[in-house]
Amino acid sequence: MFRKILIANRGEIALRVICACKELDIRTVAVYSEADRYSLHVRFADEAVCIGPPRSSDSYLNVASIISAAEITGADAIHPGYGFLAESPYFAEVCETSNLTFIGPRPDAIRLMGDKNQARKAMADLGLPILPGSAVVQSEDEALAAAEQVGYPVMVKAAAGGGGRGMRIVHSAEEMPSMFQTAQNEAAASFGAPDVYLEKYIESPRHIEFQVMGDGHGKVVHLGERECTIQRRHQKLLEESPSTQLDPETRQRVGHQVVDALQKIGYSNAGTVELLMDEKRNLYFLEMNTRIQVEHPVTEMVTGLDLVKMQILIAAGEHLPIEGETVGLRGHAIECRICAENPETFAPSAGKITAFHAPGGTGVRVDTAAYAESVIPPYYDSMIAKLVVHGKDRAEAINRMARALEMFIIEGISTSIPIHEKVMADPDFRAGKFDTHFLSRFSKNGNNL
Ligand code: MV4
Repeated sequence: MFRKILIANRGEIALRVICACKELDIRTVAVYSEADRYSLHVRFADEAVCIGPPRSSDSYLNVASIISAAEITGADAIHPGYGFLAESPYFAEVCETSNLTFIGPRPDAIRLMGDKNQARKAMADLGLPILPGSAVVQSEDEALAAAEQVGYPVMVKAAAGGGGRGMRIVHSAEEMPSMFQTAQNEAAASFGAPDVYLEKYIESPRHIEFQVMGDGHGKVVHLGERECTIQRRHQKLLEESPSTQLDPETRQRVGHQVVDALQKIGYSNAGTVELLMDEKRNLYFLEMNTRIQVEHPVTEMVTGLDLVKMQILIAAGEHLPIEGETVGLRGHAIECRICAENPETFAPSAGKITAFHAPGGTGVRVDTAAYAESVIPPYYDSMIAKLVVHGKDRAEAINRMARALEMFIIEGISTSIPIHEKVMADPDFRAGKFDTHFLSRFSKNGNNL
C-alpha cells in the first residue's frame, strides 16, 4: 500500500481525497498556490508545498512543480482529483516515468477517450450504440456531404472538446459554412486542434451517465447511473441517482454493454460513460470521462461505497471486492452544486465569506472547503460546496434537499442556492419531467446556454 499520496488539486476534492487517505492510514501532501495558503486542504494534509502563483497555469497545471513537490516529500502516488491535470495523458506518463503511481486510468485510455471522435468509433466497435455521425471532416464540402448522409439537424463537435465546448447546432445546408468555420476556429483556439466531426442532433435529450470502476486485473463493474440533464451553459447544476428514466431491465442491459466494452480494453480505475437519451428513450454513447467526477457522491450514497478509497486501492494493485458486474442500489440521492455566482449574470462572485453554516441531519452530506471568513479566490472554478442528500425515495430526497438548502447559510458572497430552491419546488422537476432546456424557465431571457 502507498505510504504517502500527493493531491494535485485544491478545494473540496482535495479534502475528499484527504478523507479517504486518513481512513486508509496513508500520509498526505497538499500542494497549493499563493492564493490558497489559508485553504483547508493545506491545513488537513500532513505536509503542504507551495507550487507557485495564483493562476492555474503557474500552479495546479505546472507539471514540473508538482512532480518536484512529490519527489521532495517522498510521495509514492499522485491523486489528480478532477479538472486541472486529471485527464492529461502527458501528466499520467510523467508520473510513471518519475516512479509515482498516477491514481487513475492508464495514459493510453486517457488519450483514447480525450479524442471524442476516436472514442466514439472505439466504443461503437466495442458494441455500444452511437448516434449517426461522421469521422473528422476537413472542409465545408466534406461537412455538407456528411450532413446530407446523417440528415439535419446535426451538431458539429470538436474532436478534442467534450463537456459541451466547441459545439454548434446546424439546422440546414445554408447554415453549414459559417457554423463549420466557427466550430473549427473555436476548436483550434480552445483546444489547439481544429478537428471537428458531425453527429445527429437530438433536440430534447436527457444526459444519463454510468459510473464504472475497473481494477486492471480484467474486472470492470458499473455502479448504476446518474441523471445529469439539468445543466446551464454546459455546467451541471444538480445530479441525481438513479435516473427516473431507467427501469431495472434497461439499467442491467446498458450497464452490461458498458462493462463488456470497457473490459475488452482493460479499463482500470474510475470512469464515467456519458450517454444521451432521445425522446424515444434510446440511449447512445456520447463520450467517456476518465476521472473521478464532481458528482460521484450521489453514486456513493446509493451504493454505500467509497469511490475514492476504491481508486486508491485499485491503483495499489488490489482487486475489486465486488461479485458480478454491479452492486445493489438503495434509495435516491441528489446533489446540488453550490456556486459562488452573481444571481443575475451567473458571473463568478469571488470574495470573503462572512457567515457560514452547513446543514446536517439524517441523510445530508456537505462536501466543501469553505468556512466562515474564508476567501473565495477569483482564479478557479466557482463551485464552493456540494450539498448531497439521500432519501428512501426521490420524493423524500427532494424534500430533504429543500430543507437542507433552507438551512444553508452563506453570507458575504452570492450563491446559486436560490435557483436550487426554485428547482426543488418546481412541479415538473418533482414529477421527473425535464430535458436539457429545463432551466430556461428560470432565466429572464429564456436562455439556457
Ligand atoms: C448533444 C446534444 C444533442 N445532440 N449531442 C452537451 C454536453 C456534452 N457532453 C454534450 N452535450 C450535448 N450533446 C447531440 N448529438 C445536446 C447536448 C446538450 C446537453 C446535453 C446534456 C445536458 C445539457 C445539454 C445542454 C445543451 C446541449
